[in-house]
Amino acid sequence: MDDLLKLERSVRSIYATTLSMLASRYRFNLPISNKDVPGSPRVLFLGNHSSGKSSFINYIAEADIQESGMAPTDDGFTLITFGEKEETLDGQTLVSHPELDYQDLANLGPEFLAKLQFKTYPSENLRQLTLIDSPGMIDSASSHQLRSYDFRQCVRRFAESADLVLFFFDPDKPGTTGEAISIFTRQLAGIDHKLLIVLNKVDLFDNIRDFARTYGTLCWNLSKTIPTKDTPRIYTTYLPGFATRPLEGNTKPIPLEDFDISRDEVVSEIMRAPARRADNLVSGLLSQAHRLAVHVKVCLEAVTAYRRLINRLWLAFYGIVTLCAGATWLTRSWWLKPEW
Ligand SMILES: Nc1nc2c(ncn2[C@@H]2O[C@H](COP(=O)(O)OP(=O)(O)OP(=O)(O)O)[C@@H](O)[C@H]2O)c(=O)[nH]1
Ligand SMILES: [Mg+2]
Repeated sequence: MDDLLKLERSVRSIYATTLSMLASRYRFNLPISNKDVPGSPRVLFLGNHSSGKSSFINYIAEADIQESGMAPTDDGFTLITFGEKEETLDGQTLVSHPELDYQDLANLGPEFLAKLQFKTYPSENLRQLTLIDSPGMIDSASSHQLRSYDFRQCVRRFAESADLVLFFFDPDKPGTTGEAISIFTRQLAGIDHKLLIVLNKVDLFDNIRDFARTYGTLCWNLSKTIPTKDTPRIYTTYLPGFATRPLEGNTKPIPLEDFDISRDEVVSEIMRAPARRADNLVSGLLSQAHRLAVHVKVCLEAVTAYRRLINRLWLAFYGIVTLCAGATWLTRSWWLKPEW
């Protein structure tokens, strides 16, 4: 963590000195986003309502921090991180807290802050992480009645600053929720390098045909939203506590052992968030430096071309003036001689 902090400080100082100096000189709009620099590595949990986001967070934290239930449970975002004692702060307190780096969340509006929560818990797994739980995506008769704040803007904002984004689907709604699909297409565009798609609750499938049909439906729906020719990797998993289901009359349930491997992979991706953060910081800096270098090159080329043009114009002007002067001299000296 110390190394990560050192790296963050170095990245911040390169932004603040070299890049911003060049950027202001060449009038380049450098997005020095404070939101991208401070704070612990962030993992954002998105997905359909009741797809198991909060339960998965509790599983990682090894504690019942978030409420879970079949009906839509969360209606605001919750940031969960390590703390010596269990504590909950509301949104307004969080953004005005001098020691916590979340002041810029105030831009998302008072309605958003009213639903925002910040929780700390003494769990070792959270020591290097901030997990962000989000309200589940739903379909409603009218999109205006969905939430009191701009949910899409908040998703975009959190997704930009997250180091890993997990998108949860469940067997009930495999990519069939309008809000989930539209968020996928618009707000998550361009961040696919940090996106993991999870088909959760696979213990609910009664047989392999059921699983294949649902998996196919999810791929079919995703293919309409992700503009790549390959199917994205989908992690199929479930939480261990749910594996003990009754097998009434079902002689061949799907074997769940393989899905345990998938869950371990998701967990290790979450635990690898600090390494991802280091990658993201360096690649973000490189990409901004590259964009700035291209901008500076274009500016310099434009200035050179402009100077060349001005020089040519002056040359042409001097040529014309010289020609005119020569012509006047010739006219005076030869044509207008009195003896002619
Ligand atoms: N069968 C099964 N049920 C699960 C699993 N994970 C969570 N659940 C149950 O699914 C229901 C919804 O879980 P939540 O964790 O509240 O889901 P959520 O995505 O946070 O829901 P919202 O906050 O409403 O968006 C709860 O009743 C959980 O007990 C799983 O792996 N298998
Ligand atoms: Mg929840």
